[in-house]
Amino acid sequence: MSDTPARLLACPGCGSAVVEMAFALAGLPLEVEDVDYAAGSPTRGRLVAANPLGQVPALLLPDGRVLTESLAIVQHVDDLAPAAGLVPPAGHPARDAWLRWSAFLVGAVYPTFTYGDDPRKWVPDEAGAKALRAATDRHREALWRQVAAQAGTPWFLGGTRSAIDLYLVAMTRWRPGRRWFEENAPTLAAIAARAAALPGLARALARNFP
Ligand SMILES: N[C@@H](CCC(=O)N[C@@H](CS)C(=O)NCC(=O)O)C(=O)O
Repeated sequence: MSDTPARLLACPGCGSAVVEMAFALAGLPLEVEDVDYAAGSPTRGRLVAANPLGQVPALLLPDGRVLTESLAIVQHVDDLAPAAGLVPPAGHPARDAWLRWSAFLVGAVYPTFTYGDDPRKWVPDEAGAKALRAATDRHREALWRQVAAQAGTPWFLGGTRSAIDLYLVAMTRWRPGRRWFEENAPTLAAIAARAAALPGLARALARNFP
């Protein structure tokens, strides 16, 4: 393995926080470079050069390759540090639930932000954009109720800790916000709180969710 650390294009409080936490639990070195994905920002060009989608996280590997998509990066970290408790291995009783719900988080929940965060990107008129924002916010709440119905304890996968718990740390801080989770999905709020207290995460949390 190269001595040069990987470099993460990140932004505080974003999905890149999941990658920072995964590296921290794996005990692997990581350089973090903040970029701003907003149109017109001086660092957007750097981000788009690595990830044409203009999204963080993007991981610049020491050999020049780029990995995008948070779940792909988590799987990569798990390949390097399988004992870190990020991904239940093939054959593990929690494996199928991991596959399903990790994919659900990035494939169903995360896109509600892609289309709702800056709805004018997709719908030019003000009223339509407002409606898209409201619809994606509403849909996300329904998705979270589905996720909550599947939650185990003490971790999402029951006795098996996984990167899903790290996603919950980050995502329960996004819309609809922590108060909503405490009131409507307390199992998810509890898992997020438990995961945030894991040793080794303090630095990533202070950086991302001060
Ligand atoms: N599927 C991607 C989603 C990444 C994503 O949407 N990141 C947000 C920040 S949390 C972003 O860069 N948004 C800007 C945009 O979509 O234009 C992943 O899992 O990494």
